[in-house]
Amino acid sequence: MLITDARVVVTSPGRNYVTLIIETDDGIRGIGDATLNGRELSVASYLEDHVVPLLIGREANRIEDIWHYLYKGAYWRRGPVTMTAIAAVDVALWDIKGKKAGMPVYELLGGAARSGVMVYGHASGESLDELKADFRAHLDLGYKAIRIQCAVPGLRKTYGIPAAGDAVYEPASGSLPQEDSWETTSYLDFAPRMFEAMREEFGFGVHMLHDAHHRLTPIEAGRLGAALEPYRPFWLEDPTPAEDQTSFRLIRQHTTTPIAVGEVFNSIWDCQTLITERLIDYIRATVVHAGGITHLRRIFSLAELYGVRTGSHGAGDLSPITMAAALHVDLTVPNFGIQEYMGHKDPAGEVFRTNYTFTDGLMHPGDAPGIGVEFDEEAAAEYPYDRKYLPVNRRLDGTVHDW
Ligand code: CS2
Ligand code: MG
Repeated sequence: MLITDARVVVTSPGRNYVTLIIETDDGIRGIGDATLNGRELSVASYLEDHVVPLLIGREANRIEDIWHYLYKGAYWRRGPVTMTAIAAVDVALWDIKGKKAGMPVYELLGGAARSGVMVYGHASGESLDELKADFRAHLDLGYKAIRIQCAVPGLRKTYGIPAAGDAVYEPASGSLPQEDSWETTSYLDFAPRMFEAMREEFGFGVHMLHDAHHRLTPIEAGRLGAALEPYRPFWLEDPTPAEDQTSFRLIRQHTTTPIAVGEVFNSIWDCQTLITERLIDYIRATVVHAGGITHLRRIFSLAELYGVRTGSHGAGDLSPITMAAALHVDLTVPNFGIQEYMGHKDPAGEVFRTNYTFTDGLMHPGDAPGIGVEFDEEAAAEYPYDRKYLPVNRRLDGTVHDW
């Protein structure tokens, strides 16, 4: 089964997505997500200008060989653009393999290890009252795990709060980066109060997660983790920028609050120390940014050896193709932890027709052959690319800070 064509479609139904389509001489076509929020065209060009010419004429079933050909053959390894491009090829080839076999990808990965995939949704608010209302709405939908984010009093704009009227939080906006303001002291004072109020209102029978979004120093993270322990967070996510993996040793010295890191990671090397020294409890690497199903399974297998569970990123800026592929992987891995599920802004559903289901807090990828997502190129053409940037964060004195 030879690859006869490969092309990239950039479309913006509700937000920008980049999709790779691979076609074969058996008439089977596979699709892969290549979306990198705020840098979409970099990946589109990497694929169109450098990868697609290498794919034509190759055996579509040789997923591992093509993965290593693209990873080692480029000389310049790793990085979000490269690994997102490789991920798109990888997922499209798994999609083709499933369609050829007439089986959903999870069956090719060893079959289901559970009945469904526990997901967490996002509750947020400009105030604790708004947060409580949104949290209750998610409980009513059946979620067993919900992330809580609230505007920090005194800060102009806080991460994770959707624009008024938006059901799905979309951080990318504007033709130039929006500038957010930040003050760690205000946040460290407020976050424990938020958890205390939420546990008082909803008790301990539901998982509560929180995302610090890379903004603390290791000792600040240790302090926050310790302060949250009475409220039993399911996890504290991205407490610090995780380039310095060994800095998590300091966090571990100060708190038993579970730590989740990895949505910005793109290879096993980004998290090798974090995993092998058990410095984290959940690894959040994703199909689309960590080299696809093939590489993500290697990361998850390493994590299994050290008792680290999976907790993949699943924001609305990862396309429905990634959501579906993630569910196929989540259904099969022995050390599954939880999967993020934010949903996608309309009219994404006009372009990506999905088969995955949500029932009582659990999701399932469905049993359609392959990944189980259909991509409508005609509909995609109705939504041209619309450049958007992720925000830039500044402290109150103007210093640029991690966003
Ligand atoms: C967040 C994301 O979902 C999360 O955990 O960290 O919203 C992240 O900010 C975006 O995916 C960035 O594009
Ligand atoms: Mg996050």
